[in-house]
Amino acid sequence: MKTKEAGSLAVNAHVAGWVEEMAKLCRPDRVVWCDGSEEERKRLTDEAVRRGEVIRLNEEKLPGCLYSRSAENDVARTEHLTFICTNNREDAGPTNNWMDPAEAYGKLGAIFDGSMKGRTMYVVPFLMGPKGSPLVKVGIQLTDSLYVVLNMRVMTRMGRIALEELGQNGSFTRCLHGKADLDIQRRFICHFPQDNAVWSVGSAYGGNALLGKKCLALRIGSYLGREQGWLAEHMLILGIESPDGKVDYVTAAFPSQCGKTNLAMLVPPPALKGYKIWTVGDDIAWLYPGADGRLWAVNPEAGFFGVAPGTNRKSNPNALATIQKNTIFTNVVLKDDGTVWWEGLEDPPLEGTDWRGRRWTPASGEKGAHPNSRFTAPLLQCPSVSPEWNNPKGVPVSAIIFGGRREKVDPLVYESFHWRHGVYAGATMGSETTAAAVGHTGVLRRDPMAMLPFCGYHVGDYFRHWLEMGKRLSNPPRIFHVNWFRQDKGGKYLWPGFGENLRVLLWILERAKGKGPARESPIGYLPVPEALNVSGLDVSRETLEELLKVDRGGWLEEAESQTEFFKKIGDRLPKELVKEQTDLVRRLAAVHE
Ligand code: SAT
Ligand code: MN
Repeated sequence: MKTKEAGSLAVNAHVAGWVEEMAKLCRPDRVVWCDGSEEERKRLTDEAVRRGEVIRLNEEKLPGCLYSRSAENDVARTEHLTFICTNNREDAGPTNNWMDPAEAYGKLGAIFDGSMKGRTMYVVPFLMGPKGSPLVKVGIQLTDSLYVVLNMRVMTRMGRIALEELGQNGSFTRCLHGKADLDIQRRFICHFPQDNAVWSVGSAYGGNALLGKKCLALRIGSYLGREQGWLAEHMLILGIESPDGKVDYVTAAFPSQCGKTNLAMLVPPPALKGYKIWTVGDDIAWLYPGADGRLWAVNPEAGFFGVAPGTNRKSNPNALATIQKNTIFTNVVLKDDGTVWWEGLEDPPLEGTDWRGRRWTPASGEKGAHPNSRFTAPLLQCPSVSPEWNNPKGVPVSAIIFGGRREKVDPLVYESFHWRHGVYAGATMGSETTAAAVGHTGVLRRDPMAMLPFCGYHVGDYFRHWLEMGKRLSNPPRIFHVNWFRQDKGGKYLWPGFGENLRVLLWILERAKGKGPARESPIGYLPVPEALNVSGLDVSRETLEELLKVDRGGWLEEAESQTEFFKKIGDRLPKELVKEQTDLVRRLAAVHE
């Protein structure tokens, strides 16, 4: 056995060799191996504080919490600088940027070259998925950012545990990350699915820099999933416990800003006492066919990287409870008492320091927290965390939910006729851009399965893989579509949302069990109004009917407008999906107005 001592860690020759090679390229002053211990957390935190990378927050009010401000040009994912680097351009498909692998290694290599001089390179071994899971993946991230190390600690199972899982194996995702000079002109996030590698340079922002998340768990993950027969999805996973103590699980995909984290941590309204929601994950689900013919779901992550603005006692009390300790806050308002604030949170401070580091008051008319400011918090701190969150097998999925933000057309909920029809509903998913500061945009963006920026290969092949997966399940979950955002003519939301969404989830579960009254319509099965429990809700019968109406003209337009998107996908688009579109139009046409 050829292992090397690295700090207190035993490292196999594949790992040692690769780290040495990358260190030669980046030329850090020191290489520090992370073991994931508590002692290490304290030491690295002290160091980050000393270097001014993070600020310690009020130890009494927010114990163990840190505050960080990013560079002003480094506050979100940069999709236009994100590339899939496959040997053949076509394999990246029409929805990804592509770069030739040799060109990418050359271009990024030149930026990495010597970029860690005067800095420390941290070696961060990490696991995505529970130890011992059939889907678990080992990654090793090299980074010169302590902020990134501290975040990876929360978001993944980090350190010794990952090297133990790897053993003598050389198959791990090689993740090289460097801040370089945080220059957006020299920023690239490149994925090499054929080499199981990610190189990211010039950004320290979550989705660009915590490489276990979008890069490994979704882009590389989706590619591996197609090869190995599973799915990497941009989905939350939650359990619904009914008053009789039985728990059923659903997964749900929504584009950003549609309340995925809120739904994952839902608190049942008083009228639905006796039900309980268990949070398994809020962002990513790995799905695989179990020996029992059902679909099983695993959350590869160990933490939340949630959007702060809009999080409050009403929208998400569980998230607020989760982030009271051991949390890293990025780009929110720093209050003078060493606590934090953001737009949408109760009790605004009289003044504070904004995300740019300037003195700020609510009266200034400017936002104090960046709209994409974040909290990074351990999953285990969530009051609703599922006891199954770390189960290597995952949880069995009874229903898959797709959703978007649509003012009109899409009803509150419908059930697809069968797997293929459900895949079509997911593939044609769209969401309207949210109300802009000036005017109202409402432009529709197609975002298939909420995976548009995250699918690591050709989107047509991805749809094909979804269709094939259905064939491998003797007992597949049913597929549903929801829309919490229907508005009336005056622009008022018709559905109260938040905790009340549980009412819709309960109908979904009934249907998944082969029960629950429904009517058949051209677009799928819809609940008859009596089928939704609205007791104690201020929603009139008329409103309910409006929410569950199939707008025939709107749907014909919708089906028509999908053609453009289908054309863009080209000849790798499965014919089955075109047939679903044609069938939908035919069913709609057959209805007499
Ligand atoms: O912006 S991130 O990719 O880090 C998080 C998200 O969009 O879910
Ligand atoms: Mn996400």
